[in-house]
Amino acid sequence: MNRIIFITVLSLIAGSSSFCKKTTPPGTNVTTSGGQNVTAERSNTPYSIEVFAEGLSVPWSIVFTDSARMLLTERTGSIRQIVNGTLLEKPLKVFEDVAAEGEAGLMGLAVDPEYVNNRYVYVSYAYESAVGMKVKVVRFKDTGEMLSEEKVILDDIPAESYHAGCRIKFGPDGKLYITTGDAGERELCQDKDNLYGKILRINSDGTVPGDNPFPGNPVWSYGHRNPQGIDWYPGTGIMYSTEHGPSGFDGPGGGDEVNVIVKGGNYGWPEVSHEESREGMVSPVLVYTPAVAPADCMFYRSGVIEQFRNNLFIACLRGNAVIRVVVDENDPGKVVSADKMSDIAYGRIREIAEGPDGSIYFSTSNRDGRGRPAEKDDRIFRIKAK
Ligand SMILES: [Ca+2]
Repeated sequence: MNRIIFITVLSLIAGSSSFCKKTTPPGTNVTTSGGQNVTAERSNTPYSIEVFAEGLSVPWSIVFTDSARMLLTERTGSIRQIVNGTLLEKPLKVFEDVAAEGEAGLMGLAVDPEYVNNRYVYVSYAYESAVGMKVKVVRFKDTGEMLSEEKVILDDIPAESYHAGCRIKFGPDGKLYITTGDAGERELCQDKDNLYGKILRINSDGTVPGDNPFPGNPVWSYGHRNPQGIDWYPGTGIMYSTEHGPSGFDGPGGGDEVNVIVKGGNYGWPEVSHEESREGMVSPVLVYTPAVAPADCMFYRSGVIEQFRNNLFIACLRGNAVIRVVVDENDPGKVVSADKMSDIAYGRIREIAEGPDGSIYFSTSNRDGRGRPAEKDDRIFRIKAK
């Protein structure tokens, strides 16, 4: 973990973000801290990329409840269903109290590991409370026709229209992990006794597990700026996370991070960012400058597309890209190579998920106010084995 890989990526279509001020050097350069070049692995793989759904509004999270049914959140406030490849016109649920401004809105979606028995799904979204914007995580029972039996699992997560998190995902340990942003209060991210800039770990009923690092505290790791992607290397408890680096107003632009998350770890924000490191703080395994704005990340498990098995895929907003990361199968906390997939150019990419069919699904985010939408955006694409 002390081996940091610094990455300079090809300047991807600039101008889609008001934060985009830097000029970017040409070419792709991947180096380790030892200075040796890492040969970028090419994705000459037998797959096709096809449109799976279109006409969506900022799809934020994609899950599957069975092999025929996808649920997705639209940041503007709806949960939509795609059944046997058809987008149903009527949303499964519309959230009237969503605060959809800036980067916030209806965000995370997760399916209970015991869904087959209990039909629970979990949603995270921003809303206006009496004391300003907050994020909450809410559980529903999915009847197939509607979401019912609303129960708040976790509330009062600090939020702001920027840096509002909020990815939710069940880990291999059956616990629910929640990423939270710094909500513009970066000095609070180093304090373990609040929910600013954290990765949280709770039981699915909202209680705090007895084996969390800080007793009675949902905090699993801290010192984060705005992590929006988490996943675990298949067959292990090794957790990766993607995190947005500073935007200029709160530090030098770039410095987007991929981290390996350890229990109780301090990830440095705002004390350190970019290539800085400090005793007692965990350094990232990948750093991206200029920014690629990594949203979700996903390990590819099924191996239906054999070459992608156990690779990490990162959906990038400002980078207009999907980055494929090969990790060391003998030491999965180490990165071997990281490479932009050259055949994906659909603008901003926010969400990426593996389907029960072994296809990879990813969504555009060109209608989020920072993109240049194509006529049928936003869309979900499918990477399918040929
Ligand atoms: Ca960090």
